[in-house]
Amino acid sequence: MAHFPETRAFTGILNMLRFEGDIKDCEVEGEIPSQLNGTFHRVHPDQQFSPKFDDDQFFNGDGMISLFRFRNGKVDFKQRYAQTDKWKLEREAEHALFGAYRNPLTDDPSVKGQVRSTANTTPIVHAGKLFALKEDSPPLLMDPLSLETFGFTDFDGKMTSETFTAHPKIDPITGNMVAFSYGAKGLCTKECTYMEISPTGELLKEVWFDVPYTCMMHDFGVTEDYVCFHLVPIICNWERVEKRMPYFGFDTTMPVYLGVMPRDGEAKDMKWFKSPNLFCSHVMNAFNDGSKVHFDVPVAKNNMFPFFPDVHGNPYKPEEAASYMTRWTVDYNSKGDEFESSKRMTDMMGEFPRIDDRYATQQHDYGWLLVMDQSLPFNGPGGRASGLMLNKLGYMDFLTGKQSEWWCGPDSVIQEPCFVPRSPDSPQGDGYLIALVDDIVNNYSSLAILDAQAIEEGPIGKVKLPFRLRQGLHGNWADERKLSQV
Ligand code: V55
Ligand code: FE
Repeated sequence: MAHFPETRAFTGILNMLRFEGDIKDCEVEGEIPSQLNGTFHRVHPDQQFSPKFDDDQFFNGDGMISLFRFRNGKVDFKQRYAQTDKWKLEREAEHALFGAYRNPLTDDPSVKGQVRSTANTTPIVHAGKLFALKEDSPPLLMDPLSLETFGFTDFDGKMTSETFTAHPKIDPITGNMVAFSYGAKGLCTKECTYMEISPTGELLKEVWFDVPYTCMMHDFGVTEDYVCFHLVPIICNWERVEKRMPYFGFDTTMPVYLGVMPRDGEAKDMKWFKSPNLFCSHVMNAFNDGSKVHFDVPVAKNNMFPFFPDVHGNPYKPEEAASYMTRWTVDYNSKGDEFESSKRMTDMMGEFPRIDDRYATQQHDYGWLLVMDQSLPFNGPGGRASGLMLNKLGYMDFLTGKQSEWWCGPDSVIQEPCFVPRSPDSPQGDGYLIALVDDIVNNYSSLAILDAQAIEEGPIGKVKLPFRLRQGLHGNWADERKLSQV
């Protein structure tokens, strides 16, 4: 009998869904632009069975993939679990076999050595397949339209890393998927790789390098000529695993690094630039102008992950977890290891930054993000004191400095937005911003569609679901033409 822990990770705004299904021709309010033909895939963690341990956490849930299929002004919805090896083994056993987040020592002995992926972080279409990603494991491949699971891939044996990032980028110039791995030789290992996968799904390169210390490397930056790795001391080590502590913990006494390596280089070409301690995770985009590398990232003073606590026992400080879009600039050819500059670009407090992905690796003129405005009322459980109040979308025009916001109202929260071009060759930033809006009071979600250049005007259309989706992680748009590739 399923019974979920009565903790913050499983109740209120985070209660479970565990529901697979299909809706043909979803109810729509307002306008769905008829030229939007393609798919929006997003994922949320959703434990298939009640967890082995009551202190289980959100990041450990099984990946539940939602698909919004846009065709000629109509939208179909489909939702399926990513059928990871973990999901299949537990399905067979009819209860949880895998234990704590990133801790195989807590697993049932019957699953020793199995891939622990939950595929719960990012779905993204490449080479005609849906990659369902979790950064501790290889990619899980699925059918982008039926959501049937094919299984894990090591690219015909060419990938020797044990892991693959949940934040790959698609290089618009080469069409390659640019990726990396950390903990590439297993838990708490310093080895990493940088990889490129061709538009037809072939692993073109795997370059090995080591990092100065082991930590969560959740995202990275890719420019036309460089790959950039930000090292933030969300540290991990075997002692923590053996003591069954949370796998990661934040260390405010350690420096932050930005590693920069030419895309045609190797480990010996990596340069590590150094910064005083700070916290950041997701990268909006990176680009280079000659040897000058710009890296845009929301930066906070201190830890944003209360479930990965301070290693020195200091309490979590929500006011120090406020993050603001910041542009780091380093010169790959400089002699020293200092950042050239670090400039805060906005007073909007936010995370989950996005761009028009057709400009990934290039200078981006526009950015969007989820904004947290703690001054506004909230009617959901936990009230306004809740740590998780993602209640606005934010827009930044980097050319004119214009910024704008849209508030979803006191009953709702918003999930990560995604930019969709008006047409495949429309100018940069010309298109729509789509985002799930979850009404916590009335318990339904809708996919809101906004004019990406006028978000302050609110949604022009909504795809309405008759239930509420769980808070999720990432989502990506794939144009119709991309679906038929390969
Ligand atoms: C993140 C999310 C994860 C994870 C590691 O947002 C880092 C960061 C959903 O799982 O395993
Ligand atoms: Fe992420």
